[in-house]
Amino acid sequence: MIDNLNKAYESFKEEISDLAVMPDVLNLKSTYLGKKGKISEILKSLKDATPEQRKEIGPVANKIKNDIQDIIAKKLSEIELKEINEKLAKNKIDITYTDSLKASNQKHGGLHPRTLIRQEIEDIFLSMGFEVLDGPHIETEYYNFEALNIPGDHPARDMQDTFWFKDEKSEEGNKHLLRTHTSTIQVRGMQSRKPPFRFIAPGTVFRCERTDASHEMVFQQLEGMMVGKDISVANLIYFMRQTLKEIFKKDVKVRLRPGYFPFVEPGFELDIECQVCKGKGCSVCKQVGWVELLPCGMVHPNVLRAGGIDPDEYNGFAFGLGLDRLVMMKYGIEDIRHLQSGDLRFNSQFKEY
Ligand code: FA5
Repeated sequence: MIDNLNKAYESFKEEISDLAVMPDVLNLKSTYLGKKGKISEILKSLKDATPEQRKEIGPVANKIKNDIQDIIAKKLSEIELKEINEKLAKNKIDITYTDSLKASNQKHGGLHPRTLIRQEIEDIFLSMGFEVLDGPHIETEYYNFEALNIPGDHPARDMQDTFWFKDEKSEEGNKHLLRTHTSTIQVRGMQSRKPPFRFIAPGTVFRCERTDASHEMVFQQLEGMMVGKDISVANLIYFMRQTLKEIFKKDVKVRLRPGYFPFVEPGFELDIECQVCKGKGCSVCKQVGWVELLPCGMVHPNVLRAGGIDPDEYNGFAFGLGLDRLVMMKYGIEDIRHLQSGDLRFNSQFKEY
């Protein structure tokens, strides 16, 4: 029997050396090691052997079985490696910028003008020691209105037509809405830091209003806030001036006039001379030559309290820049709706990556 086992082992080695694909190797495995395989067939006559013969045959049979298993495993991994190498050689990608790529005249994507301006403003404020914060689009009535000194029956709620969610209540029993301004981040920002601090918070806001050349339903604002001791309107005007100077790289005419927002006192409206018509009057500025760009003011004591800050010890300023309007003024865009149109003729006019 040992002779037969050795013969079978030799013929196995010969057969496997010719094989090159996995299914053939697996077939050979069952031909030799399967239930009805050659080795099993030989071992069937083990039942007729004497105990001494069995003692002798057993270890030889086990070794041959193990050797066959090892040879099969080695062969399978050799074939796998060969197949992977063949695939890699076939699917080679030229990652260098070749002439063939140039010839295909591929166009590069570009950053949206709003992103370009937002990144520029973020850099300006980071260099002046501000943090950049983010906040949720879906907000509670509390952060959008109440914490900002606008209780439920306050007429100022009508200033920002709101998209409400039906039947949704937050943990505090507040209704949910799509935030109408980035001022929501004022109280969120104050609650998680101790004065003195300064931050900006750019983001998308939503208002249920009719669109025209200077109004969208979904647009972007950039909130700013600085809280500390003895902050003044002069500080506020300095940061506003500095930002506009760096964005426009030239002096642009601005005017500051009183403005009413329940969360600031005093409040101001900073208007910019319309850069589309250079102050002559057009559909963007509604023929007045000025565009509302940057409402701002000194933070109301009630809002500081909502943020956990003692208004007798600290004060601060806040502003809410209309990012889309700023983009329009910077590039002379005559209709805000171009920004969200996705029209490549519009988008491709701005800087490429
Ligand atoms: C506010 O949203 C206040 N939260 C701003 C603020 C912050 C005031 C901090 C004081 C202190 P207002 O609704 O005016 O204010 O919007 C701010 C700016 O967003 C506007 O000046 C304008 O530039 C822009 N804006 C407002 N409505 C639209 C709209 N529908 N489409 C495009 N831009 C808009």
